[in-house]
Amino acid sequence: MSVSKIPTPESGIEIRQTFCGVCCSQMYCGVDAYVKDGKIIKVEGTADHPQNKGKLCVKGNALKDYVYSPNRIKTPLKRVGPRGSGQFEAISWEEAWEILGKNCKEIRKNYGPEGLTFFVGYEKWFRPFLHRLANAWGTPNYATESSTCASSVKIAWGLNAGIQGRPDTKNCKSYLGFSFNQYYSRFTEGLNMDTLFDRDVKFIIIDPRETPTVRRSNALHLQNIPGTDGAIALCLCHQFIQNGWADMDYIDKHVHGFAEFAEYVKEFTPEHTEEISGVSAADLVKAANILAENRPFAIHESVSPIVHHRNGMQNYRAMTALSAIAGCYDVEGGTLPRPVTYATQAAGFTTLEAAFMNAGRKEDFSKAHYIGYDEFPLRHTFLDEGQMMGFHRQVMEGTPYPIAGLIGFGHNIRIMPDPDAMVEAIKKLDFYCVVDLFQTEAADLADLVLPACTSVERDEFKVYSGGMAHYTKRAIDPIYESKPDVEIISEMAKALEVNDPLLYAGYDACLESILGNLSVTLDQLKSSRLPVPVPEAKPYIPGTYTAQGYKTPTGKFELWSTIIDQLPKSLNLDPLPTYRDSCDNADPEKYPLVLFTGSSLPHALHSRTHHIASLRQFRKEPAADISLVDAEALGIAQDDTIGLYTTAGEIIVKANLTPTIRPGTVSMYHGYKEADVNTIIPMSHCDPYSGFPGYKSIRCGMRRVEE
Ligand SMILES: Nc1nc2c(c(=O)[nH]1)N[C@H]1C(S)=C(S)[C@@H](COP(=O)(O)OP(=O)(O)OC[C@H]3O[C@@H](n4cnc5c(=O)[nH]c(N)nc54)[C@H](O)[C@@H]3O)O[C@H]1N2
Ligand SMILES: Nc1nc2c(c(=O)[nH]1)N[C@H]1C(S)=C(S)[C@@H](COP(=O)(O)OP(=O)(O)OC[C@H]3O[C@@H](n4cnc5c(=O)[nH]c(N)nc54)[C@H](O)[C@@H]3O)O[C@H]1N2
Ligand SMILES: [Mo]
Repeated sequence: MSVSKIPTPESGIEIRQTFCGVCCSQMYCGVDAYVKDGKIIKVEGTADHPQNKGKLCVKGNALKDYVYSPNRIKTPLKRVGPRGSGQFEAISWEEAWEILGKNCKEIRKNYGPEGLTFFVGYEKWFRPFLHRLANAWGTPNYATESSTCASSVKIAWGLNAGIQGRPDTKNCKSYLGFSFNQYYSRFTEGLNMDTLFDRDVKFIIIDPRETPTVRRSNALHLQNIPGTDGAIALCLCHQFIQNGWADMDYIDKHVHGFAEFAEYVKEFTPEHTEEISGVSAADLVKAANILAENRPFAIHESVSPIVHHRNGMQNYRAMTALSAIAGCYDVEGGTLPRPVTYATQAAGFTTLEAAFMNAGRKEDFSKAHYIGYDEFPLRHTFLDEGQMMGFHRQVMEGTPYPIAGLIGFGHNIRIMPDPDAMVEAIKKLDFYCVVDLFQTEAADLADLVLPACTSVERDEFKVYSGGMAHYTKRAIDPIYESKPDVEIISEMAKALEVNDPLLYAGYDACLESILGNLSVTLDQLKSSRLPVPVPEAKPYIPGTYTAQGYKTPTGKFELWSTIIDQLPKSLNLDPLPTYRDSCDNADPEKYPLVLFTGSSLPHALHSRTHHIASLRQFRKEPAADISLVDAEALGIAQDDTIGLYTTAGEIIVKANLTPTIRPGTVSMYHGYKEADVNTIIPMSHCDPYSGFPGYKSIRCGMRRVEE
């Protein structure tokens, strides 16, 4: 019997082009969904999709299981038992909107509009719409997962150069990969990197683990102690300055605070930096020489591992300072400014996203200001959203004003340190609504649960780097009674009576407004199977931004931040990108190891895939990666049950022994209900500049547990 890849019409199978939304942010791989009787029976990568060129990662291959997971929320649900009892009754969407409207208006009556918070987890695509709704409702309390991801990088770049920068990977001569392992976290970027290996680019990778990227790129591997990247960057800066390799012409014209910086970095000699980072002085010297001899160098932009530390924002600033010192900022092959185009992506053309979000915004939020403002005021110089790390305190104390309601789109209670505190805060609220795909622990705690649909059940506007835009198509209609998030937001706006006719009019009308005067129309996008180039997208000409003057108070690259300098001295924040130890002060005798958490596992995407059996099979039980050396010293064997503890508590996990991790460090993935590493990270263990949790440097101990 012959097997044909393309199904014949008699088979009743149709191939529909859609995309995979299991992971998001810079991925969105094209998918061919084989659909029979309205159901997806198989998925493949779309061969001619520019993003993934026919390939899918292990998560994409499990897309069908994700869509048809038995955990999907089928209908709107209202709580009937006590909070957290998990007792719900299926209701209609009409009843859901009545309940939502009544409860939110009650909150407005009792506490003002700022008493209600709108939150989005890792999803990005509908953020401009939810932000617009929050503005129209009149609350500053819009917050996102960016409380713990990416936004610290925005602060660092904002302070230094005014605009976020990205590596010009295609043109660099050497590549400095701080925490760089995209084969696990962004496999399409990994595929792009492969082309550099043929171009004889010199790689230096700084990572506590020996990853596939280290091996494939034949890199000089600096296997550092987590959280010490700032010291390494300052040491490299010091060597550039001391050896006369710094670009003094650029510095004289475009850098503010060089003299103070040059004086400060003197202490970061290779020998002293070896003591801090665990990287040998010889390798630090070698790294500086490689970079000096192979300019321009590009520095990997990583939105989490460098900044998930108590000194993370400053470590990031130190890292970017190196590109300025070496004359590699805003030059071809170095680091180029790249502003965001739409929904957190940078495509290279301009949309009216910001105008769309802020229309109808109340200028004066009266007594209200952002959650977390009191704790992390610097953050709000650059970010127009709350810091959820301040949520628990504000809910419990009611200061500077009470918060009594939370509407969480993809709200995972285990996203941040101390999930029990989040549960405590939720229990104190008057109203908690969860919008998700799956019946999560957060949904179990909600008063109202609303079912959203997946990427294959909705149409969506997307932008891709390289000046591309796309209107993705659904392969099937939303299953059960679920709806696309934007449709939910639009109906929610009506239930909240925010008087926003554009939002009421729905997705396409809003998109027309966001696309503004771009010559590519919505109809054109809709009729194209694949992403299309946007004519207005012009390649950036390196040096343009420098010639204009940077968007910082001095117009220069600020190694001495005039913004931090103006903040109250009582906050104790340094204008220079100073280095501090990021670990907690736990007794090293009792807690001899350094724990870092959340480093991407290829088959896991935060909490959202742990319940998908075909993905869970790759790591059935929560496991800590530990070195052979530490395992031997503690008498721990592969798959042993171990206790992993910090001063905040203990979790029980399996031991996964590996030769690839730096001895003295332990790596543990997050999001597991049964062994949540965030329960052993205290909320106070965070970066005072950004509010980011110190997920990736906390002292811990380990013990074998008899079963
Ligand atoms: N210990 C530790 N904790 C960490 C990190 C770490 O490194 N270590 N990393 C942090 C980082 S960088 C990030 S980005 C966060 C991410 O953290 P989260 O936001 O917790 O990410 P997820 O668990 O992927 O997704 C949250 C929820 O969104 C739901 N969801 C998925 N798709 C949709 C959709 O289309 N619509 C709706 N309404 N809901 C949807 C999922 O089912 C899930 O319940 O975690 C942070 N937490
Ligand atoms: N498969 C998968 N892909 C993902 C995600 C996921 O959960 N799973 N999450 C997405 C999200 S929200 C984000 S933010 C990104 C994160 O993705 P990336 O920015 O790539 O970060 P990670 O995968 O956490 O870690 C990359 C490398 O950094 C190393 N590392 C850890 N701590 C340190 C440190 O202190 N210093 C240095 N120099 N290196 C360190 C780790 O060992 C790891 O090899 O990935 C996105 N992609
Ligand atoms: Mo993230």
